Amino acid sequence: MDVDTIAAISTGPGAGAIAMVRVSGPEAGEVLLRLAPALEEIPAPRTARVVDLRDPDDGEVIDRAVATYYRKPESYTGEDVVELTCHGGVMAPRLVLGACLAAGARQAEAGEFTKRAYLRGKLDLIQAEAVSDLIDARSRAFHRAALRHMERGLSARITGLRESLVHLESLLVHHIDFPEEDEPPVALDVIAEEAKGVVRELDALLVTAPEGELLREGALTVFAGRPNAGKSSVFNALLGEERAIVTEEPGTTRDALEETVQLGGFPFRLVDTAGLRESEGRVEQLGIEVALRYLKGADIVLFCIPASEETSEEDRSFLEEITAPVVLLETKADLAGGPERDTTELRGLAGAVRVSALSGQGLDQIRQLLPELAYSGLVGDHRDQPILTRQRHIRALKIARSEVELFRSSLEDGLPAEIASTHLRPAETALEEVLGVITVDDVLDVVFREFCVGK
Ligand SMILES: Nc1nc2c(ncn2[C@@H]2O[C@H](COP(=O)(O)OP(=O)(O)OP(=O)(O)O)[C@@H](O)[C@H]2O)c(=O)[nH]1
Ligand SMILES: [Mg+2]
Repeated sequence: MDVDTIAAISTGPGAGAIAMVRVSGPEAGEVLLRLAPALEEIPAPRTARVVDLRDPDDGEVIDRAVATYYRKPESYTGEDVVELTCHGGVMAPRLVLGACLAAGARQAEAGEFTKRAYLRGKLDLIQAEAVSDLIDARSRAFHRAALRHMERGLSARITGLRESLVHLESLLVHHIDFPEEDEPPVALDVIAEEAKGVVRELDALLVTAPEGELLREGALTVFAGRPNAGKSSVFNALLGEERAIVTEEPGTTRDALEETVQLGGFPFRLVDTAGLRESEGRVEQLGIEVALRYLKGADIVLFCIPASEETSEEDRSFLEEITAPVVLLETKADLAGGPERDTTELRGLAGAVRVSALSGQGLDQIRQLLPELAYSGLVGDHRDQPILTRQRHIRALKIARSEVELFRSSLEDGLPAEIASTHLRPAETALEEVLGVITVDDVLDVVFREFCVGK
């Protein structure tokens, strides 16, 4: 295990009133004393002390800061930790970090504080990943999911499932050791039934996976429709800023513009695209190709037709090609007149909204409809349930599920207990890997690489 002392600036770069430099390791207290010679001894743990920090080489004051000492194991990393809350901006944090390094600490690598917390048993691997998710979260829903993981919501479930598997193994022992006996304490069909319960619980977690994964990046929501339909105007209205250029000229938008927004607390990647039409212009043509590529990968398509215009043959044939759910936006609804559109003749619409970017009509309806479409399983009472948001977890739980299912079906097919039982160990291993009870270095490298330095 690492025994050196590490240091890093733990707050983000840029202007700010305050920054924090964190030091962790056996020498943390000594490093503080070297920076703050006025302190005669390491301060009492968990008490804030205002100190002048000095360059250990020449004794010059570099900042006045608040120092807090944490004694192991009662700290974030489980080691001795010193937190130096200094002035923000560019110079102060850099000088304070430089002084820590001069006093014997080593610059921390990305995620190293949290990795140490994991290695010293302060966090399991799911919690460590949740720390990184909390920092990355850009929607309330994803933030909430990460917070649940941080609070061991998912860990507790998976630990429970692992215990159930161990219990199944123990029930089976009798059948393996005394196969000839008439009355084993627990019959095989009872054991199979219990395994079914485990599969059900795994399924309850796995159903959250597709939408949980979407929470990470946001649901790809692509505007489409003919030129001048008002796509960019609605895009801007939902963003609340004039991000895309709007003109009365058809063919205004050329490239695809992508922005992430929260609607109802859920993340969406909104994409404004070039209007679709046969075009001579090379730039516009390229823009249309980009639009078509986005449409292929879309989770939701917002198809715009001005409320005043009839549905065309092109609209219909375009919609035939789209596989994602389509919401029809009848745009510019503030302009009087227009046909009574028969929306049932448009293939498989997931919804239709009359909207005006000018008056704001229909915008709230869109804000409500999109979360219901993209995150139906997570809206409402799912709030307190753990949600699977990571491939690493999903893959492992799928392995566990298929092994437990094989175990169950082997018992049902009358295979000998010792053969059926060979499926239990791999299922347990899969769950243990998710929790990080057992790990390979490769997994750790992947998990902690995505962290920022200082966390
Ligand atoms: N009255 C009214 N005019 C609108 C509304 N939305 C857009 N317009 C006008 O319609 C024209 C086209 O709007 P855009 O948002 O640029 O349309 P677009 O679909 O992005 O057009 P392209 O980028 O060319 O494909 C502009 O002149 C807008 O001012 C609306 O809700 N009401
Ligand atoms: Mg546009």
